[in-house]
Amino acid sequence: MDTKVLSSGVRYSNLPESYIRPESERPRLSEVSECENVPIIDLGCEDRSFLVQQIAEACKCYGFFQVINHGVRLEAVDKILEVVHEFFRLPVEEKLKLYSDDPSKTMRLSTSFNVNKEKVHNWRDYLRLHCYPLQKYVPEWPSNPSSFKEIVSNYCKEVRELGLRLEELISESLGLEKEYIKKVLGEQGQHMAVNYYPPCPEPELTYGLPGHTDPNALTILLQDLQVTGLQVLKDGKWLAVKPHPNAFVINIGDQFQALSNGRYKSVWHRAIVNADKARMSVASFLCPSDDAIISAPKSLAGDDASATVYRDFTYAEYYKKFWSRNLDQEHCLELFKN
Ligand SMILES: O=C(O)CCC(=O)C(=O)O
Repeated sequence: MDTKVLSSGVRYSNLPESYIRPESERPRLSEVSECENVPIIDLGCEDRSFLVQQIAEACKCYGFFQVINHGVRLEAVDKILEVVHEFFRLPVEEKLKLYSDDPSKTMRLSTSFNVNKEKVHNWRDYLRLHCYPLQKYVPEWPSNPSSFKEIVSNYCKEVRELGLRLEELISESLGLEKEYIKKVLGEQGQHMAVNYYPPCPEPELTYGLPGHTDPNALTILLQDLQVTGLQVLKDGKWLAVKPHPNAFVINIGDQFQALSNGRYKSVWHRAIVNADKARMSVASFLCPSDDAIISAPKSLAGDDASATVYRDFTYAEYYKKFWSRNLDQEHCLELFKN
């Protein structure tokens, strides 16, 4: 392979060796069925206790749900999809100016997941941006396409509002004060991964992203409506999540699993690739502040320390551990168990 990224315009007729998963780790696509009853939560609903109850059910049973009437304007969504497509269509030399495989960089174009740590690569390029506070990070974002900074900033503001509103509902759904979770998480960071999965010659042999959970608190995922690819693990089976029009997929991340003392599940999910079409997704991550102490509240953990599943940790400690590993190793939260 001659460039560092997949989105070079080269169409591969065979999957390069370094992307081929061993037999036992392949996606077995013929065994995957569609997730029939993905919870779809209408945030326009005025009955708050009903909303809270739906969120509690979804977080307990699935660890993810979709939201509609979420307050993010359709125009903001259409525009970001347009501009990120435009970004990935830029000449490869232009994109490579932003390339880095150093996970500590706050803005980078990269490929796979953690190229220096992993044994087998993933069929994905991604643009990773830090997004909060905007005035700190926007100056380092791509300036080609020229409308990128403005469009992505507007989208980030609206998505943040949605995320913070969801955290209030999740807090209430755990029987906590509306503001409790937000106070624990502190001044939350916001990151974005714009994922680009090029057409793949042999989708049965590899992944866009292998099964993983998200290390942050909450993920707000915008899926490509045209090309499916997201799958979630439910009761030991991988299920395909069909994109719902005008919806976001919300994933509960590892920090909510720890804060809820294991009541809510950080959902295992993966992205599979497609033989004919490229797929894009835009993931926005709300991340606790570095010094936030992740500790299940007494009301969920009880007085007995042995009933607390995870030891207390700071988000900085967790995040460092997460990126020091490969995506398909043992679950990072396991390393924080009591
Ligand atoms: O592309 C997708 O549907 C999933 C993306 C994802 O899991 C991630 O960016 O962490």
